[in-house]
Amino acid sequence: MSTNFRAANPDASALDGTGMKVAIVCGRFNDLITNRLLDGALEALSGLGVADDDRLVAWVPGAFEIPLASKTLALTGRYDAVLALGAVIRGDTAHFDFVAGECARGIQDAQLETGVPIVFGVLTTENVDQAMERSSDTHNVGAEGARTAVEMADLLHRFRRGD
Ligand code: INI
Repeated sequence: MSTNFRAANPDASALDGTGMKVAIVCGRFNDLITNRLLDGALEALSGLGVADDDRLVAWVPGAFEIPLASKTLALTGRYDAVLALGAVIRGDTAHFDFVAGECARGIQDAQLETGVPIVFGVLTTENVDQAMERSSDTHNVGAEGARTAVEMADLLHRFRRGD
């Protein structure tokens, strides 16, 4: 690997969320799963130094509602990142593809339009067992999303500061 460059974030593996404000938008549908994602996310944010008072949790009915709530929070300018958590399980619905696809598209559109990182911590699985596996203590997409939120917030701050 070449070392002949200047890295924007040379210590990207040493994440520090101290002073960052993070909003979490969490789908209530399949809340057995989304509560596990939320627990993983909150624990990870604490471990990264994000203060309890700097975390907002907003519940929405389901994954389809996540993009609008996330975009609205991003537009307030109060958050360094938004973390979207949800669980779309194919076994539950014939409109899986619409709900999952629109959620993903809406989140991507919202982060590109607002310039605020909005992390896709939404499980899209075939069944509940897969969703349980990906929201466990050993593999938790909520915790992974928390790390991504802090990393992306830090990276964009560096770009804007001109580091
Ligand atoms: N919402 C989910 O978050 N996960 C699902 O698996 C799901 N299923 O199966 O339908 C789901 N549907 C609700 C949807 O997100 C909206 O809340 C609803 O359509 C109202 O707009």
